[in-house]
Amino acid sequence: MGVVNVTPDSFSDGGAWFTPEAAVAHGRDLVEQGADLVDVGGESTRPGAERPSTQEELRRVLPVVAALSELAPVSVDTMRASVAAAALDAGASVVNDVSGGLADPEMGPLVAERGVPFVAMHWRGHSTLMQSRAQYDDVVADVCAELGARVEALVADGVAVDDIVLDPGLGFAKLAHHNWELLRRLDEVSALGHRLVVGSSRKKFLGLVGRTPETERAPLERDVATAATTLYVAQHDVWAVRVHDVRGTVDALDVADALRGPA
Ligand code: PMM
Repeated sequence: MGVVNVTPDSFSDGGAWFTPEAAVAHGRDLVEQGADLVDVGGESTRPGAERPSTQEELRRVLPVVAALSELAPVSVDTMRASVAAAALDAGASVVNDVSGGLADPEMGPLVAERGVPFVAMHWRGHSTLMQSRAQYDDVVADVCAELGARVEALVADGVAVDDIVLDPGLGFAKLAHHNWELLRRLDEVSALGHRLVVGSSRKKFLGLVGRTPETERAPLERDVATAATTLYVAQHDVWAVRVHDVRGTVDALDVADALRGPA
């Protein structure tokens, strides 16, 4: 899953693809490099970010979704049911909601009605307050319990259980050690019985690995650590990795395939 952030302020690539033309050209490059799915988002979820209005989010994502869905399957990264609906009408085929349906009570019913795959990520609140909520007894058990509660609520809204894809939400209300624990025990998240998406790409914990806050790597310098993480994740049962650097990811996945041996 290749990331196209149509935002002025994402932590990883903020502003780089903010015009529709630049975003579409970037998405086309990602497809040429091997992305099977392009994830288009118009709201930055970086800690502390302000939310755009619904109108602004629609203005950012719709032309990009429409153009890229001619080239490849597109997911729309949104917490708003109205944006998801408009993006599905424009050609998207998957909804990726970092709040797992918690931010907008209309999201579950919409996904149920449309019958599309829904990525429900573990989430504990909007960007302005999420890092204060990074408190767990046992991060893996707590994340699994909270994802399980989302599944129950979505099924109660009428979403088909097989359409629910789960994501542990690395970096969202998580400190570095929480992210590592979730990766270490990813099989426990898989045991919930759903397809999984994992998004480690360029996140802060990869900038800090083996380093100190003074020598932390900047987001654009985290792709090698991301690829190393992808090689690990690919050895577990995941449906998709959400990444900025598709080329490096394809190489990491090819290494994983080679290690698995001939089919
Ligand atoms: N991370 C970000 C945005 N959307 N969606 C899913 N399913 N999983 C993630 O981990 C995730 C996401 C934040 O990263 P970005 O600002 O670089 O897009």
